[in-house]
Amino acid sequence: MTTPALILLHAPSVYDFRKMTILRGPVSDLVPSSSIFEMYPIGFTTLSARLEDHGYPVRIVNLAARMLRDPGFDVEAFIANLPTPLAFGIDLHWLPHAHGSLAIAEIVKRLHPDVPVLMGGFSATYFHEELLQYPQVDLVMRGDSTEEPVTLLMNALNYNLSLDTVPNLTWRDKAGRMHVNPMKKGPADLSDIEVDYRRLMVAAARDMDLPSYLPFMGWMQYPIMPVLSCRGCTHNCAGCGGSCFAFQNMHGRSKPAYRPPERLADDLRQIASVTNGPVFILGDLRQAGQEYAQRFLDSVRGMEVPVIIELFKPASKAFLQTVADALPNFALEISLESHDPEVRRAFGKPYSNEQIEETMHTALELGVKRLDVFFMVGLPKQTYNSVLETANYTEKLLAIYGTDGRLHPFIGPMAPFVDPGSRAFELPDQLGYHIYYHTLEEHRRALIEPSWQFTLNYETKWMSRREIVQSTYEAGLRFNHLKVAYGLVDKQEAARVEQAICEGSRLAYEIERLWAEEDQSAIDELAPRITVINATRVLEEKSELNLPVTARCFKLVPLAMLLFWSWVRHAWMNLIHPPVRRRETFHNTTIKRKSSLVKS
Ligand code: B12
Ligand code: SF4
Repeated sequence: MTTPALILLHAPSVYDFRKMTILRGPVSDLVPSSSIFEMYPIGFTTLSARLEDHGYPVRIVNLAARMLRDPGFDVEAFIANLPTPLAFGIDLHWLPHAHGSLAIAEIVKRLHPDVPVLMGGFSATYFHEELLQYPQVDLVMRGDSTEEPVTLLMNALNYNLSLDTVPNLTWRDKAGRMHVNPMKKGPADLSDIEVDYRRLMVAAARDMDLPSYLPFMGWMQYPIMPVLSCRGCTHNCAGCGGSCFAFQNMHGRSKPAYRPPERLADDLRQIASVTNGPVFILGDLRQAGQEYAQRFLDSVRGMEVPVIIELFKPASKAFLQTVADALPNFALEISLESHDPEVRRAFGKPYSNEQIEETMHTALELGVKRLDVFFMVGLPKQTYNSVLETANYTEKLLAIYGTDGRLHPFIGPMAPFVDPGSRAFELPDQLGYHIYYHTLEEHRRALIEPSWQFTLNYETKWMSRREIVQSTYEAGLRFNHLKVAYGLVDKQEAARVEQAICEGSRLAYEIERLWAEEDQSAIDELAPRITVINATRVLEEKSELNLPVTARCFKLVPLAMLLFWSWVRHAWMNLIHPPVRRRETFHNTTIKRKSSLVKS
């Protein structure tokens, strides 16, 4: 087995969620992962590819997924038994990992005190200076594109070079002084990054540790894979920490970096060479212009795998026709956010209902296999009543377009957080938001509040936190009824969802009352009921998000060939690259800092 130079760990949202009484709510109902947020960043793939090409083997361990899969999984024993790398890397990409990532960092530091703990991702970038106040964090790599800086960091650690010259790094020297190294401009396009998931499959075989590489629970049955058309966004949605406003301020990126369309097509083909699962193209293909979209679609023409395409705004008939011509099994995702164009506009999506309905109509006519439309709760100008009216509008949509089961509506809350770096977080007064938590530590603590109502880091001028929570449940109930009426879910499933919604809503009220009375022991007594709700999808069945897939999700012969050739390549790389030279110890400034922050 190869000794890794970097071990990348993905933490659960809250550590240890298996022992805590928290009503986590429907915070992840619209993404493939559970409310533990067990999916690790795509960046683990691109980082490990770059480092391995430079002779630094990388091991990935999805601790969150392993803890979910096996209630008896002993995290500390597992970490203690890991080989000693040059560094441990932990993502703090999504802020909902504030508790878990810091707790895992603490365990790593305690069990491997001489190995530097490196953190990175969007939230780490935003809170880089505060992160270094935690004794268990040694290094923070900032930015949306860290493949090159992390390679330079590994060189520095490997050859005992000064960390001064490593771009994007925030670090502490031997004397405990913090250094914020200058940011290097991120790449203008994504031609140099490698997004080849087959390498993860090879690494899983190499490390003989498939469970640690799985992206989320249930992936083996539904192996959906994302391909990334860009880093950045041309849009400016109010609560989004990946909007152009946020990218400019956090990463110094004034416009998105696009994956060349032919490379994007290669990414898709690589996935299709080993699985039959659906591919989700992240980012609206039209952001880089019509020519970009056309070149990509020309390159993938005729591919049979189900391909999910995102639309950030209404699409022309010409565009949809090109998609339908190229991809026989295409599906669309559109986030309308609200039925009310004024609310939608206030969030950052200025288009009318007529325009988007025209798009839906055309897509259905052109044979789209699935049309998912998403609505959100917690938007500027959105009242409780407005949330319920969204359900009425959805009924109208289903009546016109939903008779053949291809249109699937979903609703969910903007939760648990309005993203740091977003307009709503940075300019709350202008957008009618009140932000409860500002620092990383406040967010870390918020995650262990007993109900998602108190984890929410915001309320709006139009809705309190209780109203955001309860309107979500009430709208969820109405959506559920509509789904039965239009045959989108079967009655049994819908009855289970209804029960989960009602119980979730009741528990939220009960916890609110006990919370006000500061009666923690009574909250603890709710644990058995909370555990049941946490283990289920609240607003809809997870499977409803899934496209139909064939029973044979993986192509076994190409996979076996892949593993063989990678073994050959691996042996060759070991010959041409000198093995990683391990330095004795990393200067450990831990003792100079307080070590009490991460106890709860
Ligand atoms: C694609 C995407 C997803 C995909 C995830 C795909 C994946 N596995 O990464 C899906 C749809 C599943 C998703 C889900 C969620 N997402 Co999302 N997502 C995005 C989106 C649209 C693009 C992200 C992107 O471009 N990534 C590519 C690049 C930028 O990141 P990367 O390659 O993964 O990582 C690089 C760097 O960040 C850094 N890095 C990352 N981790 C680490 C770790 C170390 C140690 C180091 C050194 C570096 C490092 O280096 C990497 C390589 O260069 C952004 C919006 C946007 N326009 O950016 C939101 C965004 C990232 N998501 C966000 C959120 C909140 C979520 C959810 C929590 C939403 C929810 N409540 O369900 C979940 C979390 C799911 C989970 N973890 O289980 C927020 C995050 C804000 C914040 N600071 O917390 C964003 C900014 C906007 C948004 N609201 O959607 N998301
Ligand atoms: S939510 Fe809006 S700003 Fe954020 S990635 Fe999606 S389209 Fe872009």
